Amino acid sequence: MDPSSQSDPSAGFLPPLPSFATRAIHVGQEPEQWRCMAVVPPISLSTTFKQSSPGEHAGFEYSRSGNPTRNCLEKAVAALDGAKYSLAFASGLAATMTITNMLKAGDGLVCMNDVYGGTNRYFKRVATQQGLEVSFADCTKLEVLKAAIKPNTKLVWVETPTNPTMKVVDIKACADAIHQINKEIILVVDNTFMSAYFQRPLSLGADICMYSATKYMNGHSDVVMGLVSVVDNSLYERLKFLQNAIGAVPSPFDCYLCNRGLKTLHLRMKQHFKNAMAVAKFLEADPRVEKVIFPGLPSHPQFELMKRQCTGCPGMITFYIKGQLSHANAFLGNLKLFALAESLGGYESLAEHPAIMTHASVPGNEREELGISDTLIRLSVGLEDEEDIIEDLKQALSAAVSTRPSSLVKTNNNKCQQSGIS
Ligand code: P1T
Repeated sequence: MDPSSQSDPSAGFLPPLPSFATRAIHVGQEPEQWRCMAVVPPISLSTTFKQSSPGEHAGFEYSRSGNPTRNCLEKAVAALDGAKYSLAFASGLAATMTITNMLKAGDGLVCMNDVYGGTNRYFKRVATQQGLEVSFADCTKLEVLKAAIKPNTKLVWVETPTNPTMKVVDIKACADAIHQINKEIILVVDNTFMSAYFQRPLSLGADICMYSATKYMNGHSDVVMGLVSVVDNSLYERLKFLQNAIGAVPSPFDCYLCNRGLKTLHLRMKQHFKNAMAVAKFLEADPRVEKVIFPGLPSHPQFELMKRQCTGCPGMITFYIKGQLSHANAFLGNLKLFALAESLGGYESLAEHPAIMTHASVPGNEREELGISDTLIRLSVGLEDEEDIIEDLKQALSAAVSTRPSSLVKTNNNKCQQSGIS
């Protein structure tokens, strides 16, 4: 076995966060909160709660405003983020929408230019309709970010590493720069790719840490959810008001599942990193691959920054396959273990084509500028055995580049027909 695959991939990164696993397993889960002393939080399906007299209740009134199962999850997430409060939403985009609703018509919002396609679409096509002035800036360059901030700027939104081109933003430098200009500007970090295990934006100066919990935080590809963590009391009050007033809340069952997913977050993330490192090294050495982008590799331009602000890297890798769109399609069509599917961060390996799938809503010229080309492929490396993951990539690369593109398309069609997926 390759000895490099056994070495600790997190060497040189920040040390793991103290008591992370203990917090994930115990905070918010106290059996004493239930009369029956349940060790595992029950799924509390009741939409309403009996009051002893009008306005007098035992902490819960109506399930949109507060739910016991959601409460357990929110407390656990706050503890993992080093936050005071956390709030759960019906999806990552529901969290984005709720945060954005803190702003009013005429306010300015600056967004990192490379973000999840749905976030880009929400800001550009929904938030602007409500009168927000939205601009996009490359927040990896402080001068560009500073120049984008205008007197009406109320919120800056960054993702790091970005989806899908894995650019890394220096959270602390951004927070300092923004708050020097105006300490009222809210810095939001979408921490979806990293999870609370690998990165803690609030400790680096961000005001809001946000997740699509659909990904690593839940980690089992069976829940769509958003999470938001904050330290500041007044920010919490504003968001808590909007959580209830807008009402984009998750179901108690989804809260139960996500809360359960958190119990193994530390174990999953360590293994995602280990598997991804092995895959990144394999791809980097393969002549059929043009370029690999993985922030855990020294070849990543912001590797040093990653080590300074994170405790490790998730299973997200993007790479450019040699050739053209037909080669990317052939590679994706020949994968057997990896499912060709949107989303990321689950225990299973997924592959996708950002230009056609997750980032299709980003205009073509912008995609080109960002490097989201026809040959860019995104992998979410799962928790299967490392050897099997690499074997699948190897055979799909061989199939993609050893056959002429025209016959590759035919091969894919045949495969789909045979398996009934047409
Ligand atoms: O899908 P939803 O839970 O609403 O989350 C949206 C979202 C927000 N932020 C980031 C960084 C994301 O990656 C996503 C969702 N992303 C995908 C579905 C994807 O395949 O990239």
